[in-house]
Amino acid sequence: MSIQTIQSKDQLRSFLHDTIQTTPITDIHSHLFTEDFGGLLLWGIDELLTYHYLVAETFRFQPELSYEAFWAMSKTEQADLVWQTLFIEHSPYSEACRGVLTVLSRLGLDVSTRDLNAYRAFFASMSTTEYLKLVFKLSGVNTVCMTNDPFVDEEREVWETIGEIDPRFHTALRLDPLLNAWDTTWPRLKTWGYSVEEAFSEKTIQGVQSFLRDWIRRMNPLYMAVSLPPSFQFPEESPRGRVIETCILPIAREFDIPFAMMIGVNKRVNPALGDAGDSVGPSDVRAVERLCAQFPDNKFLCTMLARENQHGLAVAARKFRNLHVFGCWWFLNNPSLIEEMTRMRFELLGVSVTPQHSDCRVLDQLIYKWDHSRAIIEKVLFDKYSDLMDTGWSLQQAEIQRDVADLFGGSFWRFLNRPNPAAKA
Ligand code: HDL
Ligand code: ZN
Repeated sequence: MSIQTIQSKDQLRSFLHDTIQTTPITDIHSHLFTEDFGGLLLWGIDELLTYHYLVAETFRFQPELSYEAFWAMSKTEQADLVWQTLFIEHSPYSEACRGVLTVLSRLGLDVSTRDLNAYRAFFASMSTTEYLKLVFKLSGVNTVCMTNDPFVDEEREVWETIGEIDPRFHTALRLDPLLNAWDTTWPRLKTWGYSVEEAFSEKTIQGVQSFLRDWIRRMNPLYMAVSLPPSFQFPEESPRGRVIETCILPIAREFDIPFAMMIGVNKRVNPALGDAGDSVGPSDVRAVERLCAQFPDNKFLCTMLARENQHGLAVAARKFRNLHVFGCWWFLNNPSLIEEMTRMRFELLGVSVTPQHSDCRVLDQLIYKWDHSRAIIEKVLFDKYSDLMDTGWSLQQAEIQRDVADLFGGSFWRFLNRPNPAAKA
């Protein structure tokens, strides 16, 4: 047997752990930004504590606090309230709370002191440049894909002057207003000089395609993306159905980039909570299957928000090689559900899946979201490899390294038909 062969379960456990810990990660969906985007890049303890997941959790313990009063507070006052409510007055074992403590601990801060101002002093001592370098080092993430939305004025302005993109980041062209709010979006396209009208005339189709081409040439995105409601259907006689069929998919083929559908968001079920006010609903996997079947020359990335959709989506990916499933998204990004989904996906899809993305909104979160997910992916992979060893399969170290590299971005880059920037030169 070659020295490469894994000889025992103990050796498997330690070799797999080292491989998981040292394999660079491509984080295929986040809301992070390069330094060029200024205040859009969020980082530090007060941003961590006012993450919308924690805002929602705080209000559950504050029945007398009006939403208006909270939103009128300063960022520091909001963070103080979240800290006091979720960390001091109650044990912080929810996943979003635990994540804050993982970050502080991995930064070498003493979590046992519970001294929020001491933590603030640490962050105040860092520059954005220094902290970006530290977080990428501690998180083991090699590259992060942003969410770039030309309909956000603050972001659009940066694109008018930005030069080279920080090589640690890639772009994704996000199109929710175009697909989900046509009635208020087509006038904006018109003011930007695109010859569109409300009706889906040939002129409008050409105008929207021209808009997409301009932003793809400007951003060089890895994919075009949209979040969609549980009611999403395809085909559908609606502005969204028409834009997808006549604009998104032809342009995606022209530039050979996937269309990423993130399905299952009920927007603003509680509008007073802002970004924390969105909820989840079961969606129709058949819409995804119809798109994959009708457009075999298009590539589709897909993640769904409802737990009850995960099995159907994994089965759909078995039917369509132009469908790549990714991530444990948002309300699914919790240890119990990550493990359930990862086991199911590994059993149905093997390595042809991207099990996780971070969805980070705050830079520091890269540290905890990947620490926590690596541990679960390692646990599931250990069981899968153990099953193989029990049959007498001779497991090679290089094969474990290959598989982990695939799960941490390699399968995604291959699906994109682009070189993996993390691949060893
Ligand atoms: O639409 C999306 O990309 C979602 O990820 C939302 O940004 C959501 O608010 C979120 O942050 N989820 O983690
Ligand atoms: Zn997101």
